[in-house]
Amino acid sequence: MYNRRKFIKVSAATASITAFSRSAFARTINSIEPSGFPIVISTWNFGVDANKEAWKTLEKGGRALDAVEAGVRIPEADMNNHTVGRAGYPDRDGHVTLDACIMDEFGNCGSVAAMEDIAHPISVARLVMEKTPHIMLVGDGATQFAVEQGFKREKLLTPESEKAWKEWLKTAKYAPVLNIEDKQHAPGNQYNHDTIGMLALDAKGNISGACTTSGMAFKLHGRVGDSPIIGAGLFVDNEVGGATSTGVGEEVIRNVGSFLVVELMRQGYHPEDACREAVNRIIKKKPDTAKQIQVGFLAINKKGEHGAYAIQPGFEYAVCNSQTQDLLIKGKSFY
Ligand code: SD4
Repeated sequence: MYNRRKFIKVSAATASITAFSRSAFARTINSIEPSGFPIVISTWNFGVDANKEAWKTLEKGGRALDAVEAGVRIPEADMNNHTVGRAGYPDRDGHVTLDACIMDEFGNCGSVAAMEDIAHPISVARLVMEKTPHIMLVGDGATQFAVEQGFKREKLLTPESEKAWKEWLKTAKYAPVLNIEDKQHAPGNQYNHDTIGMLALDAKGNISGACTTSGMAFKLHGRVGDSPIIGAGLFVDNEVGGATSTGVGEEVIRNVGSFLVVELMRQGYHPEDACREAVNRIIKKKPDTAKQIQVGFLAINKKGEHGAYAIQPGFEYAVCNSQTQDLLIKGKSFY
């Protein structure tokens, strides 16, 4: 239940968040940026370029749904990105299987999971939403639907991904890294990040969200994480706001994480406090597991106030609005 005393305490603790820009004119701020809309936010530093693409739609007064789809297509197409889309790492059997979902201001949603051979799962998810009576298509059925809709069928396993997979096969140990963007895991490659979750408020104040990933590298064939599951990896409610997640999806699904964050905001929590509470639930339920894994939540409310919170340090999110195009904010964490 909503605990007002705790809420005030937590709010006071949110006072300092550092942020920096990737541009030459980097700046640091000591509080969360002013809000308002239009605005787009997204997970990890590859969110900066994704947001810029989304902004092209938002600044013209376009719809948040179009903005988030266009935005997340950027990392989906990035051949240096091994955790989202086209060049994602495969599962343990060498199949690249992609997950994505999208949700609009009317509560419409669409999703694809464990889909192979199609580079832009987010656009397929949108068509599932718009052209079928269903919400989720998986595996061969998702690929078949995408091909029927005119998507190109292509083998997604890149030479780099194949090399990494063959290297992994030597030990075949499934051990998700805490933050895959750590330099030691991604030498010299600043675009090697995790799932992208994006939330946008358009000029009318309507909200939409998108989430897309290749999931955990070297997972069991057929494994689906939180990212394509409405309520887990993404949830938006046009009365309240939206939330999305990144990290070990199993723990997010267990707690219906993004739905939980939105419901906490409905009760009055600031987005960052709502994210913190969702993280706390994960830690409380599985304290030993939580020490070893990363989960981060990102949220925005209808005023355009935003915030994030993660289990481990290292989570960051990108913000783009009329004042700032390339802001990156370091999320706070439990540890
Ligand atoms: C999943 N949540 O498949 C995704 C992966 C991810 O940081 O976000 N990794 O569980």
